[in-house]
Amino acid sequence: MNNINITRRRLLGTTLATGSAIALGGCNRLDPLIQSGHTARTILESASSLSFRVQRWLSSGTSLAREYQRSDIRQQQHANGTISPRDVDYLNLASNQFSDYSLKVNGLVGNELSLDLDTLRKLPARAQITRHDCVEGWSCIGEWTGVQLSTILEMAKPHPEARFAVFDCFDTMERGLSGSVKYYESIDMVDAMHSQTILAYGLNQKTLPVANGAPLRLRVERQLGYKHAKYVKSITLVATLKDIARGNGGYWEDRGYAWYAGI
Ligand SMILES: Nc1nc2c(c(=O)[nH]1)N[C@H]1C(S)=C(S)[C@@H](COP(=O)(O)O)O[C@H]1N2
Ligand SMILES: [Mo]
Repeated sequence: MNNINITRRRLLGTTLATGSAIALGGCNRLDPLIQSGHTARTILESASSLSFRVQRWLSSGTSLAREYQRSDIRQQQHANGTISPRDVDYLNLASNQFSDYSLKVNGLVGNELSLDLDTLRKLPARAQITRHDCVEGWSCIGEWTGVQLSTILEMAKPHPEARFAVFDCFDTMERGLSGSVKYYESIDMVDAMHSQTILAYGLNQKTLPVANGAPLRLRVERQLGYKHAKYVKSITLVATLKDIARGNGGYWEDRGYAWYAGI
């Protein structure tokens, strides 16, 4: 498993290095090397799906990401990707400290949910000090506080056909002729039900800042940074990802990144 991961991370390092050098803050730009069809990308893809299958087989989905001590937190969480959404619905909620915000849970569920922040904060909380790894090559250790996604999904009563949780976010990534594209991500039910998968509203013992995804962002600790959807508006349970945008399960996945970004 390690060999495969090391190979893939080396590849990520080399293929993405050029992009990050040109555009610091690099998740905003795409390196031409990772466009589909390129040899490096094809190798990356096969290594990635292999590492997905090997990791699932070895860990049966329950292995834990490493947790750290408070003394390991050496800097603020670096903010990356969208750091200040300009979307009107988001700005309206932010102007009111998100008191009108509610998380929507729908799709293949028996019980659709709409949960405001007070309700979310009253559910059993989990705090975890973990390391965030971005594909650009930087990492940060931070303490995340939130509610386990499993708690929310149990309340929503998933149908047996539900295989993935799709996260729709408030922030617009690009505007085109066919409308604006907002950030979206997805994980499978194994990761969704994992004990370290939380919807975080706190960072380093304070309210989650806007730059890091306020009012609510996903932490899916065994995967790379782009899987951790910030500014979560709704969660939809689905049986397949093929009907979500271009069918690869996430904003960056639709632009060449691997869907399973296990670390
Ligand atoms: N909604 C949304 N979520 C997002 C992004 C984004 O641009 N929009 N960027 C992703 C990337 S590439 C990273 S590395 C992390 C950054 O999280 P941070 O700003 O808390 O460090 O958020 C991820 N989730
Ligand atoms: Mo990232």
